[in-house]
Amino acid sequence: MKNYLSLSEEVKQAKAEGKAIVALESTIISHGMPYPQNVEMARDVEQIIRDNGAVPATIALIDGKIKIGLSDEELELFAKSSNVAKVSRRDIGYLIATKQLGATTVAATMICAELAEIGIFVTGGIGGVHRGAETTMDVSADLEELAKTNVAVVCAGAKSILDLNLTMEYLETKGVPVIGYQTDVLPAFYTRSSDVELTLRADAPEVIAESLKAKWDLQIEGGAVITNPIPEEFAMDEKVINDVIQTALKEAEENHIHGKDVTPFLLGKVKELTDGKSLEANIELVKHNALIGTQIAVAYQNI
Ligand code: PSU
Ligand code: MN
Repeated sequence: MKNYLSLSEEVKQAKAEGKAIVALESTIISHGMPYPQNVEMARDVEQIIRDNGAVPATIALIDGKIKIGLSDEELELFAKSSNVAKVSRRDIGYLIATKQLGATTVAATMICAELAEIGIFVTGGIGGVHRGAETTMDVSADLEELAKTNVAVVCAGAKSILDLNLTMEYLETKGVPVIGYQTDVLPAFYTRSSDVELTLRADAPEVIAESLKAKWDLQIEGGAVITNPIPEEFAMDEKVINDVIQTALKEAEENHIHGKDVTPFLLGKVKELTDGKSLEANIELVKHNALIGTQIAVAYQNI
């Protein structure tokens, strides 16, 4: 097979030394946050991972290759350019063939991380079942990917732009473990909690690492969702954020937004309607996920 992967020197060295590696997505940079906060977030997250004993591997498609580990210039390119495609599972082959810039979603990042043999992936939030999915059938490809690709995603739960209960039902059907890190309920991204109870809880990164090891040793295919609540001091007021989300959802409907544009539209609206407060919360929760995700990756490597 042609070699589609291109590993950064840092990632190559980490592999040679048996060091823990943490995968990161690029859609969050290109389509999830505005410039320059997006590139600052990307740099900070990478540094947190290095400071805690692992190596970051931000993943993206560039010039017909799957890049595992981006240079600082490449991070800047993905943060600034307006011609970056949002790449999910369906898009990977085409984007490679046409050599376009592609920012990978959770689904696509999981596929690429698995190809590069990286088991732990840190992001902000996963896609899920959208509200109204009974009629729109808008269910993120992230959920199907979690069902079949062996990568654990560390996130702050799912946003209430989604239907959290239906998202959990879907993951349950597909046999995807959703583990609460020091929480009994599903965190709702901007807030620490939701009314959705979790069945699995772990209070230490080692327990999560051991759970993943056992699952994969037993060849129980698929990933896992590790949900880490936003730190208290950065959490948003539940009523405020829910009102904003209602307005954003209404505007998305009025503007006939659909397909891959829904999530970026809603994220942008929420940011606008909160005067940027949601962006600040978003950045802080990703950084905290980077810390916990790195602890899990290091614990996994030490088993
Ligand atoms: N949630 C966020 N920020 C993001 C995304 C989700 O808070 O940037 C991105 C992720 O890349 C996720 C994708 O995989 O949106 C899901 O898109 P969709 O709903 O179209 O599947
Ligand atoms: Mn969708």
